[in-house]
Amino acid sequence: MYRRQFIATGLVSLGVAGSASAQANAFANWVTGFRPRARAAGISDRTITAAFDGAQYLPDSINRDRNQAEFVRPLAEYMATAASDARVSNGRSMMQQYAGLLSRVQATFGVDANVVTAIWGMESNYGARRGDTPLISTLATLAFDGRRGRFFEQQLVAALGILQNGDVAPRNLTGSWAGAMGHTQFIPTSYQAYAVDFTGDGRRDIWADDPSDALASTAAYLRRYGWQQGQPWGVEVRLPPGFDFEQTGRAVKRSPAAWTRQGVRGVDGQPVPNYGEASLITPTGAGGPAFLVFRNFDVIGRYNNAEAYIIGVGHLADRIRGMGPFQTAFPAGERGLLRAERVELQQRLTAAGFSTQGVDGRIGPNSRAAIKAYQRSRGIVPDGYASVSLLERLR
Ligand SMILES: [Ca+2]
Repeated sequence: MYRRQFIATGLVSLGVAGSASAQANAFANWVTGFRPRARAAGISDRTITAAFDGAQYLPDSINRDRNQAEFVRPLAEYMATAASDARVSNGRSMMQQYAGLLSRVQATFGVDANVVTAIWGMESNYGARRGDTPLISTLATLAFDGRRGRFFEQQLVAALGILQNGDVAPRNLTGSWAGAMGHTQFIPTSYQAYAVDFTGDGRRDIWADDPSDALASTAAYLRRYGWQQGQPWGVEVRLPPGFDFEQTGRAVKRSPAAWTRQGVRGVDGQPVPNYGEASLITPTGAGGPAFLVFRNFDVIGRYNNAEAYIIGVGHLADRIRGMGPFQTAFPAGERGLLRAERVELQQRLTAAGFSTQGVDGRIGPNSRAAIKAYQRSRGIVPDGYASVSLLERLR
């Protein structure tokens, strides 16, 4: 339920046989030490023994976990994948193929069917990439590795609970290299809290070819966090000339009528209807699309709070429902700054006489004020956005 790559992982042997067997021994010792902790959490010896039968140390999961270099993909590129023509048309096909199931899910949980479908498309390409790595091996390896050991041990205990409950046979308990499972990539603790048995066979099976339980579980999750059926995630808007970008950001919430008084309009030129309180976001500053986003935006964010992900899900859902692309495209190549670049931006602004009140790599109110002051002095629209081109200009 957080960003991850969907790459099928195989067993990768370590290059040096000696160190591989040493690692395997250390892993086996870790499992022995883990047993009493699992028992204390209510997992039976029988479950543990069955679950770890054939479990292996999977160095590939550790390699992937450690090599997630900080990488910021341009939003234009991200959106081109998130709501590609193929994914939109596959989503429409899925809406037809599973029309009965999706309308029952929507009626039961009050969550729009096209949004559930969009999450399905984003998370596993409509079930095509559910992850086929043995889950117990993956989670035990990552817990043993220790970099995020506490988190993964929690996930491992939750996974053992799934087996103990009989929801899935051990051989079918698979997931991604990071332990996300099934059609909509639940992590085990989220599964334990939110998964539902929609087929009525007594098992919450989010791994099966049949997506019923997985899609119902996703809807149950969104409902739990306050989904409002029929409310959009957001709508694209146009800003008036001279708009004060200080009002942007998810922390500022106003009624659509208040935004209308500020001159904000839908892309059709009409006032945005009253869907409830809204924030105005401009993900790439003045040089890109602007959106009024509603409470459902934050609800999708409970799945994955990256702004790009939320917009990706929302936009894919809109496209599946028949809406067109955004009227203003995200600027090609425009991406957020890496941490080192944010630090450099703060240093350069301060050196140029626009103090950011400290250099911490975080673009907060002081940094935005410094960026705006610099932009005004150079005749640029003062949107306070920390862009690559701004940094390049300062260099
Ligand atoms: Ca079921």
